[in-house]
Amino acid sequence: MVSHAITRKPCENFARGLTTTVSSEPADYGLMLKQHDAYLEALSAAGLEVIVLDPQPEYPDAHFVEDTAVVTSDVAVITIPGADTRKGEEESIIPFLAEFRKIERIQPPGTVDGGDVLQVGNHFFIGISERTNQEGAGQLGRILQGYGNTWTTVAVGAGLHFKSSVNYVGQNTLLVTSDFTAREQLQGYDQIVLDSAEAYAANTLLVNEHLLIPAGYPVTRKQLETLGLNMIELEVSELRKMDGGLTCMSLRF
Ligand code: CIR
Repeated sequence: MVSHAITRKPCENFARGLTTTVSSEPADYGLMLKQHDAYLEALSAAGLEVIVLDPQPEYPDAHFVEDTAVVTSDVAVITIPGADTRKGEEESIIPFLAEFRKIERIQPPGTVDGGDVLQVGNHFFIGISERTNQEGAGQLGRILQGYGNTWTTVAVGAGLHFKSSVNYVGQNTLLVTSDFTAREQLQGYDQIVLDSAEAYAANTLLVNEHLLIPAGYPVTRKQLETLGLNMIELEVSELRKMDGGLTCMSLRF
Protein backbone atom coordinates (compact mmCIF):
# COMPACT_ATOMS: atom_id res chain seq x y z
CA MET A 1 0.00 0.00 0.00
CA VAL A 2 1.19 3.52 -0.74
CA SER A 3 -0.02 6.58 1.12
CA HIS A 4 1.29 9.67 -0.68
CA ALA A 5 1.60 11.11 -4.16
CA ILE A 6 3.70 14.05 -5.25
CA THR A 7 2.37 15.79 -8.36
CA ARG A 8 2.94 19.13 -10.06
CA LYS A 9 0.43 21.43 -11.69
CA PRO A 10 1.21 21.77 -15.42
CA CYS A 11 2.46 25.21 -16.45
CA GLU A 12 0.77 27.38 -19.08
CA ASN A 13 3.51 26.68 -21.61
CA PHE A 14 3.32 22.90 -21.10
CA ALA A 15 2.78 22.44 -24.85
CA ARG A 16 6.41 23.53 -25.39
CA GLY A 17 7.51 20.29 -23.74
CA LEU A 18 9.17 17.48 -25.66
CA THR A 19 7.00 15.39 -27.92
CA THR A 20 7.23 13.02 -30.87
CA THR A 21 3.45 12.81 -31.27
CA VAL A 22 2.05 14.45 -34.37
CA SER A 23 -1.34 15.90 -33.55
CA SER A 24 -3.73 17.92 -35.69
CA GLU A 25 -4.78 20.06 -32.71
CA PRO A 26 -2.23 21.81 -30.45
CA ALA A 27 -2.37 20.78 -26.80
CA ASP A 28 -4.89 22.89 -24.87
CA TYR A 29 -4.03 24.25 -21.40
CA GLY A 30 -7.60 24.47 -20.08
CA LEU A 31 -8.30 20.89 -21.04
CA MET A 32 -4.95 19.73 -19.68
CA LEU A 33 -5.78 21.27 -16.29
CA LYS A 34 -9.17 19.58 -16.31
CA GLN A 35 -7.57 16.21 -17.07
CA HIS A 36 -4.90 16.83 -14.44
CA ASP A 37 -7.56 17.66 -11.82
CA ALA A 38 -9.41 14.43 -12.60
CA TYR A 39 -6.11 12.57 -12.19
CA LEU A 40 -5.57 14.12 -8.74
CA GLU A 41 -9.09 13.09 -7.75
CA ALA A 42 -8.43 9.54 -8.88
CA LEU A 43 -5.28 9.37 -6.74
CA SER A 44 -7.30 10.61 -3.75
CA ALA A 45 -9.98 8.01 -4.48
CA ALA A 46 -7.23 5.39 -4.34
CA GLY A 47 -6.51 6.54 -0.78
CA LEU A 48 -3.49 8.76 -1.35
CA GLU A 49 -2.69 12.07 0.26
CA VAL A 50 -1.89 14.17 -2.79
CA ILE A 51 0.77 16.89 -2.66
CA VAL A 52 0.53 19.35 -5.56
CA LEU A 53 3.67 21.38 -6.31
CA ASP A 54 3.63 24.73 -8.11
CA PRO A 55 4.09 24.86 -11.89
CA GLN A 56 7.65 25.36 -13.16
CA PRO A 57 7.40 27.44 -16.36
CA GLU A 58 11.14 27.14 -16.98
CA TYR A 59 10.60 23.38 -17.39
CA PRO A 60 7.50 22.74 -19.54
CA ASP A 61 7.69 18.96 -18.88
CA ALA A 62 8.04 19.33 -15.09
CA HIS A 63 4.54 18.02 -14.30
CA PHE A 64 5.87 14.61 -15.41
CA VAL A 65 7.35 14.28 -11.93
CA GLU A 66 7.75 10.52 -12.19
CA ASP A 67 10.92 10.99 -14.19
CA THR A 68 12.75 12.87 -11.42
CA ALA A 69 12.96 10.16 -8.75
CA VAL A 70 12.56 6.50 -7.88
CA VAL A 71 10.94 6.17 -4.48
CA THR A 72 10.81 2.94 -2.48
CA SER A 73 9.76 2.23 1.09
CA ASP A 74 13.34 2.97 2.21
CA VAL A 75 14.83 5.58 -0.08
CA ALA A 76 14.21 8.25 -2.72
CA VAL A 77 16.79 8.08 -5.50
CA ILE A 78 16.93 11.41 -7.29
CA THR A 79 17.56 10.93 -11.00
CA ILE A 80 19.31 12.92 -13.69
CA PRO A 81 16.71 13.07 -16.48
CA GLY A 82 18.03 11.97 -19.86
CA ALA A 83 16.71 14.87 -21.95
CA ASP A 84 18.83 18.04 -21.82
CA THR A 85 15.77 20.30 -21.48
CA ARG A 86 14.65 18.33 -18.41
CA LYS A 87 17.93 18.27 -16.50
CA GLY A 88 17.40 20.30 -13.33
CA GLU A 89 13.72 19.40 -12.84
CA GLU A 90 14.85 17.01 -10.12
CA GLU A 91 16.29 19.72 -7.84
CA SER A 92 13.01 21.21 -6.67
CA ILE A 93 11.52 17.82 -5.82
CA ILE A 94 14.25 16.98 -3.30
CA PRO A 95 12.99 18.97 -0.28
CA PHE A 96 9.54 17.39 -0.58
CA LEU A 97 10.87 13.85 -0.78
CA ALA A 98 13.39 14.52 1.98
CA GLU A 99 10.47 14.92 4.39
CA PHE A 100 9.61 11.27 3.85
CA ARG A 101 12.69 9.37 2.75
CA LYS A 102 16.45 9.21 2.91
CA ILE A 103 17.82 10.80 -0.30
CA GLU A 104 20.35 9.22 -2.64
CA ARG A 105 21.36 10.59 -6.04
CA ILE A 106 22.34 9.37 -9.48
CA GLN A 107 25.70 10.88 -10.48
CA PRO A 108 26.85 11.99 -13.95
CA PRO A 109 27.43 10.60 -16.51
CA GLY A 110 24.51 8.43 -15.41
CA THR A 111 21.04 9.39 -16.60
CA VAL A 112 17.75 7.84 -15.49
CA ASP A 113 14.12 8.74 -16.19
CA GLY A 114 11.74 7.29 -13.60
CA GLY A 115 9.46 6.33 -16.48
CA ASP A 116 11.96 3.58 -17.25
CA VAL A 117 11.74 2.03 -13.79
CA LEU A 118 9.04 -0.49 -12.89
CA GLN A 119 8.80 -1.91 -9.38
CA VAL A 120 7.19 -5.30 -8.85
CA GLY A 121 7.43 -6.19 -5.16
CA ASN A 122 11.12 -5.87 -4.34
CA HIS A 123 12.25 -6.32 -7.94
CA PHE A 124 13.03 -3.39 -10.20
CA PHE A 125 13.04 -3.51 -13.99
CA ILE A 126 15.20 -0.71 -15.34
CA GLY A 127 14.71 0.09 -19.01
CA ILE A 128 17.70 1.17 -21.06
CA SER A 129 16.31 3.80 -23.39
CA GLU A 130 17.18 7.07 -25.05
CA ARG A 131 16.72 8.62 -21.59
CA THR A 132 18.22 6.02 -19.24
CA ASN A 133 21.78 4.93 -19.94
CA GLN A 134 23.68 1.84 -18.76
CA GLU A 135 25.68 3.91 -16.29
CA GLY A 136 22.55 5.39 -14.69
CA ALA A 137 20.79 2.02 -14.62
CA GLY A 138 23.81 0.43 -12.94
CA GLN A 139 24.04 3.16 -10.31
CA LEU A 140 20.31 2.92 -9.59
CA GLY A 141 20.35 -0.87 -9.47
CA ARG A 142 23.26 -0.91 -7.01
CA ILE A 143 21.60 1.65 -4.75
CA LEU A 144 18.36 -0.35 -4.73
CA GLN A 145 20.28 -3.58 -4.12
CA GLY A 146 21.83 -1.96 -1.06
CA TYR A 147 18.32 -1.80 0.39
CA GLY A 148 17.61 -5.48 -0.24
CA ASN A 149 16.04 -5.25 -3.68
CA THR A 150 16.85 -7.07 -6.92
CA TRP A 151 17.06 -5.54 -10.39
CA THR A 152 17.44 -6.32 -14.05
CA THR A 153 17.88 -4.09 -17.07
CA VAL A 154 15.63 -4.38 -20.11
CA ALA A 155 16.32 -2.85 -23.52
CA VAL A 156 13.56 -0.44 -24.53
CA GLY A 157 13.48 -0.80 -28.30
CA ALA A 158 10.33 1.13 -29.09
CA GLY A 159 8.45 3.81 -27.18
CA LEU A 160 9.71 6.58 -24.95
CA HIS A 161 10.11 4.68 -21.69
CA PHE A 162 9.89 1.10 -20.43
CA LYS A 163 6.58 1.96 -18.74
CA SER A 164 5.22 3.24 -22.07
CA SER A 165 5.07 -0.49 -22.92
CA VAL A 166 5.00 -2.55 -19.71
CA ASN A 167 3.25 -2.04 -16.36
CA TYR A 168 2.39 -4.18 -13.37
CA VAL A 169 -1.33 -4.63 -12.73
CA GLY A 170 -1.16 -6.84 -9.61
CA GLN A 171 -1.70 -10.59 -9.13
CA ASN A 172 1.71 -11.42 -10.63
CA THR A 173 0.49 -9.97 -13.94
CA LEU A 174 2.18 -7.60 -16.38
CA LEU A 175 0.30 -5.57 -18.97
CA VAL A 176 2.58 -5.64 -22.01
CA THR A 177 2.72 -4.60 -25.65
CA SER A 178 3.29 -7.50 -28.03
CA ASP A 179 6.93 -6.62 -28.70
CA PHE A 180 7.80 -7.20 -25.02
CA THR A 181 6.02 -10.52 -24.44
CA ALA A 182 8.99 -12.73 -25.25
CA ARG A 183 11.58 -10.78 -23.26
CA GLU A 184 13.54 -13.13 -21.07
CA GLN A 185 13.37 -10.78 -18.07
CA LEU A 186 9.55 -10.73 -18.17
CA GLN A 187 9.07 -14.49 -17.96
CA GLY A 188 7.64 -15.91 -14.73
CA TYR A 189 4.77 -13.42 -14.76
CA ASP A 190 1.32 -13.80 -16.25
CA GLN A 191 0.92 -11.39 -19.12
CA ILE A 192 -2.02 -9.46 -20.49
CA VAL A 193 -0.98 -8.64 -24.04
CA LEU A 194 -2.32 -5.41 -25.47
CA ASP A 195 -4.24 -5.27 -28.71
CA SER A 196 -1.88 -3.63 -31.22
CA ALA A 197 -4.36 -0.79 -31.83
CA GLU A 198 -4.38 -0.03 -28.08
CA ALA A 199 -0.66 -0.02 -27.27
CA TYR A 200 -0.91 3.39 -25.55
CA ALA A 201 -3.09 1.78 -22.84
CA ALA A 202 0.03 -0.04 -21.59
CA ASN A 203 0.50 3.07 -19.46
CA THR A 204 -2.03 1.98 -16.87
CA LEU A 205 -1.40 2.73 -13.20
CA LEU A 206 -2.06 0.38 -10.28
CA VAL A 207 -2.52 2.20 -6.96
CA ASN A 208 -3.79 0.35 -3.89
CA GLU A 209 -6.18 -2.04 -5.69
CA HIS A 210 -7.31 0.75 -8.03
CA LEU A 211 -6.41 0.73 -11.71
CA LEU A 212 -6.22 4.12 -13.38
CA ILE A 213 -6.68 3.48 -17.09
CA PRO A 214 -6.76 5.82 -20.08
CA ALA A 215 -10.23 6.33 -21.56
CA GLY A 216 -10.86 5.12 -25.10
CA TYR A 217 -9.28 1.66 -25.00
CA PRO A 218 -12.25 -0.73 -24.75
CA VAL A 219 -10.42 -3.96 -25.56
CA THR A 220 -7.86 -3.32 -22.82
CA ARG A 221 -10.57 -2.33 -20.37
CA LYS A 222 -12.31 -5.68 -20.93
CA GLN A 223 -9.04 -7.56 -20.50
CA LEU A 224 -8.29 -5.73 -17.24
CA GLU A 225 -11.80 -6.22 -15.83
CA THR A 226 -10.90 -9.88 -15.24
CA LEU A 227 -8.59 -8.73 -12.42
CA GLY A 228 -11.55 -7.52 -10.33
CA LEU A 229 -9.90 -4.22 -9.35
CA ASN A 230 -11.59 -0.82 -9.02
CA MET A 231 -11.17 0.76 -12.42
CA ILE A 232 -11.04 4.53 -12.90
CA GLU A 233 -11.04 5.69 -16.51
CA LEU A 234 -9.37 9.02 -17.21
CA GLU A 235 -9.30 11.28 -20.26
CA VAL A 236 -5.72 11.67 -21.47
CA SER A 237 -5.94 13.47 -24.84
CA GLU A 238 -3.70 16.44 -23.88
CA LEU A 239 -1.29 14.28 -21.95
CA ARG A 240 -0.92 11.95 -24.89
CA LYS A 241 -0.09 14.83 -27.24
CA MET A 242 2.99 15.42 -25.08
CA ASP A 243 4.05 11.73 -25.01
CA GLY A 244 2.88 11.44 -21.41
CA GLY A 245 0.81 8.80 -19.65
CA LEU A 246 -0.88 8.16 -16.32
CA THR A 247 2.16 6.89 -14.46
CA CYS A 248 4.23 9.98 -15.41
CA MET A 249 2.29 12.59 -13.50
CA SER A 250 2.97 11.38 -9.95
CA LEU A 251 5.47 9.85 -7.60
CA ARG A 252 3.64 7.38 -5.37
CA PHE A 253 5.07 6.09 -2.10
C1 CIR B 1 9.15 13.93 -22.27
O1 CIR B 1 9.32 13.68 -23.46
O2 CIR B 1 10.04 13.86 -21.43
C2 CIR B 1 7.77 14.36 -21.81
N1 CIR B 1 7.13 15.14 -22.83
C3 CIR B 1 6.92 13.16 -21.47
C4 CIR B 1 7.44 12.41 -20.29
C5 CIR B 1 6.56 11.27 -19.91
N2 CIR B 1 7.04 10.65 -18.72
C6 CIR B 1 6.89 9.37 -18.44
O3 CIR B 1 6.40 8.60 -19.25
N3 CIR B 1 7.35 8.94 -17.29
